[in-house]
Amino acid sequence: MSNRTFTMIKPDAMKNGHAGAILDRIIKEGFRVVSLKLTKLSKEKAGEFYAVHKERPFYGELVDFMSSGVIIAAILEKPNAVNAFRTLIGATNPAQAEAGTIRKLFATSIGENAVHGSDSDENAAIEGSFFFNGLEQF
Ligand code: 3AN
Repeated sequence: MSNRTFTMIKPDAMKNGHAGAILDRIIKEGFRVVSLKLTKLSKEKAGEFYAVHKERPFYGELVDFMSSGVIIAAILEKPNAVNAFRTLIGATNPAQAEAGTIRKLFATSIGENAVHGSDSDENAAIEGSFFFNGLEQF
């Protein structure tokens, strides 16, 4: 098990003013920030990031949404980081997310669900290096 995961605070949470509260919660849950940046995905880059979902009916909507505003990207460290972070953010659909999870507290809908969390150690490494080079990981 790797100790790192990758997250994005998505455009909905940024626009709704939740970035500070989300970062505060992540740090209070014991995640160490390895890398952090405010950035904006072009449509092309969002399409590349979500290429695994290319055949899903919501792909176009997802790419449009993820390129609609600034995001915060971060690599986080904690024992069993991928699973620990997915527990903290809750289910993809905020209506089904456990009480107290980040998506329950801050997400708007299944499409605009406040945060991304890697689903495996392998994807965490791929996604982290999509945004950060070696000199940007501490
Ligand atoms: P998760 O982010 O919980 O791993 P995935 O990997 O199934 O969920 O989906 C990736 C992203 O695609 C979600 N975070 C969400 O923004 C979007 N998405 C997933 N399912 C839907 C859906 N049914 N309708 C619209 N967008 C969706």
